[in-house]
Amino acid sequence: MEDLNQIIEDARASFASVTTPADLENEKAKYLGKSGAITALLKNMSKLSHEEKRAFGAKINSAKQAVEKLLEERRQEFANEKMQKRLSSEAIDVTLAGRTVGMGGLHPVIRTWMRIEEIFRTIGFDVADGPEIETDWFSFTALNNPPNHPARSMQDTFYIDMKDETGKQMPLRPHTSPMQVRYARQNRPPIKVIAPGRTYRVDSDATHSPMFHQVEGLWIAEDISFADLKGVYVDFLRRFFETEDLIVRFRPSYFPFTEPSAEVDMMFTTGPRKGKWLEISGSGEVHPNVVRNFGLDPEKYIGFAFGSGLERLTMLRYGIDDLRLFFEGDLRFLKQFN
Ligand code: 2NM
Repeated sequence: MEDLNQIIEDARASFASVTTPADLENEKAKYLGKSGAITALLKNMSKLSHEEKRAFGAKINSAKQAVEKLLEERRQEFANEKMQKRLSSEAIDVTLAGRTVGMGGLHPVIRTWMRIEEIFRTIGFDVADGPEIETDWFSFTALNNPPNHPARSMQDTFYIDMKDETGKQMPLRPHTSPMQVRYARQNRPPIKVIAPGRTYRVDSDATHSPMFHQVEGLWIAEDISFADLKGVYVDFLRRFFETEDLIVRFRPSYFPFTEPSAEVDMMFTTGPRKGKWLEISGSGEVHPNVVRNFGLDPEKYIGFAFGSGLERLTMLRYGIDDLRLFFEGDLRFLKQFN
């Protein structure tokens, strides 16, 4: 009996001393294995009488069960340790701030674009949209833009490796005027339309970007004048800048597609920016050649047109001083508009 209790105590001590599950299984062999201590006792039973076998066998069995129980307990400890390690290594701190999905936002130039569409729609203008890869005819020829005009030269205009039906290489539109031509040829006067969109020129410095945005407007009717154009434009600017306190002047200028042509300047008459003329737009009466290319009789119809840069309007509206901020994608800048 001394033997059995000793075996149990030895098993308890050796199971406790192992540090890995594999070592534990090795220790198990010393007690329950083929040549283990308990197995050895069972082998010795052959010398005992029937009565003694019964009594001793029962005791060995209960000792064996005790060792098996100790073994099972130790196995369970290892399993628990393993689970604890896993739980702590895979733990999630539910008190940490969540990583939310970024909502994105509208670029300030796009806000200007949407705002301009909204304002002009309320005064009866349609909004036209068209291709950024244009034909030579819609980009230049239809607009009375002679082959030697600077806006047409290879220096200013991006060309892509694609030809139109007439075999001419296709430009990226350097202005949205081609869209005005497309629209005027597909609609009957009176025509009131704006064409906002991306435009492209080979130009890149602090105040020029190779891709920029324009909005052009076109109004064709039988009996309108510069005064009507000015009225529309002043109304637009006052709503765009959310102030009645600005005035507009027209200054003589030159564009191939208009005659006469004028620069449009504006000036705030109150506030911190008052008293300084700001160049804001180009404009003019559509040239008779262009009216003819619209498919209209220039003796009957008169057209007025204007064009503005959306970046410029956006800079003036928000007080942004560097064009490059629009294209750098810096969230510290962009987030201020959302
Ligand atoms: C400008 C300045 C002056 C313009 C002309 C036309 C069209 F298609 F009717 F001929 N669209 N836009 C125009 C006129 C654009 O941008 C500075």
